Amino acid sequence: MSAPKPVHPFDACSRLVLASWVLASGSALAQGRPSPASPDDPAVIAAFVRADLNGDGQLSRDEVQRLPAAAEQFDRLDTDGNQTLSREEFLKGIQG
Ligand SMILES: [Ca+2]
Ligand SMILES: [Ca+2]
Repeated sequence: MSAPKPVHPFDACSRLVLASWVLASGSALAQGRPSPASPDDPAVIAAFVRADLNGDGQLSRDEVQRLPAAAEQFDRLDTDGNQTLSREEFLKGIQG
């Protein structure tokens, strides 16, 4: 009678952690939830690009509605007052 061969717990576990991390970050972004964001975070850039429907590198007031957290603060984020958010304004704004 032989005992079942042990699986490699570390391998299985780390793969699970990685999968859940990817899923969690993806779904948080999809829901547009305000969360602590870093300007270096590729997810932040991705959110900007996704909201920029016409791809001109600026978020208009309409486009920014897709990012409620930014929409609420549009006037504060639009530091040059041209009624659009550049990527720089957006990234600067989410830092706090
Ligand atoms: Ca745009
Ligand atoms: Ca602006």
